[in-house]
Amino acid sequence: MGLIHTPSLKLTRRQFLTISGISGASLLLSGCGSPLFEDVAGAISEPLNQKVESFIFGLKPQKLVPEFSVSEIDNKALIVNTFRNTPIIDVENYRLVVDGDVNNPLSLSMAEIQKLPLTSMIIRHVCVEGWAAIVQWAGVRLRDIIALAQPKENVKYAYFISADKYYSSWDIASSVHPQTLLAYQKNGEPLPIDNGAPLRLASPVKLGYKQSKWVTQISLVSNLSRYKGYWEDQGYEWFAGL
Ligand SMILES: Nc1nc2c(c(=O)[nH]1)N[C@H]1C(S)=C(S)[C@@H](COP(=O)(O)O)O[C@H]1N2
Ligand SMILES: [Mo]
Repeated sequence: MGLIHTPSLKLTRRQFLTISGISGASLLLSGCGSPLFEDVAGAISEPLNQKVESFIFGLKPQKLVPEFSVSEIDNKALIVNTFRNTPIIDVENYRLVVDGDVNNPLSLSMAEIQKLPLTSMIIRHVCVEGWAAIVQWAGVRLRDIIALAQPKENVKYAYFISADKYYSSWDIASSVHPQTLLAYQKNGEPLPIDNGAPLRLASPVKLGYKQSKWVTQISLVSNLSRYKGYWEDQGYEWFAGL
């Protein structure tokens, strides 16, 4: 039994077809406020999110991490921390691929991702190298993207592959946490390239090295391979919860 048999999943399936299927061009042409946009933005609702947790992952509702106020944002505190060079990404041709143990593999453009509900949060980013920064991130909830992909019930982990060959893996509970975002804005501005544009992970439940920048692929899987992450494979803790 999966979500595919529930009424709300039908809506999601239709939404999936709208987003990644044949009608992609019309989606791009339609403006905000059009029936099509309402369709896309409205289909991902709280009831669906709860279903993602309780039916697919069998998780209890997750506690929200307290957020900070706008006045606490420190615009300069977020230090760019990149293990190699900043990759060059052509945003027009950029696609976020979601694959693995899913019923509906996705390949989403930024225009499509930006049609999904926008969530903003002010959280503390903590790097193990001994610095932290209060940052405002805005983007789509990762759980909404995961729900669109319709993961199979055996999914337990998410692998994140980045354009700079960085990679990491997360437990699925942290991945569908309501404050785990794929962010495309930072402190009210478009996400700077050095901070991971067009799309990066941002979450108050994980340490900095789990917050992959320039994410191009998310693989939802039932097992971890011997490769767990760029830093994780060098001895850093895998779960890295905050
Ligand atoms: N793709 C990629 N993501 C990455 C890294 C990286 O080198 N490459 N560094 C990580 C580390 S250690 C930290 S602390 C944060 C830093 O994010 P920032 O550069 O936006 O401050 O990104 C994380 N995500
Ligand atoms: Mo870090």
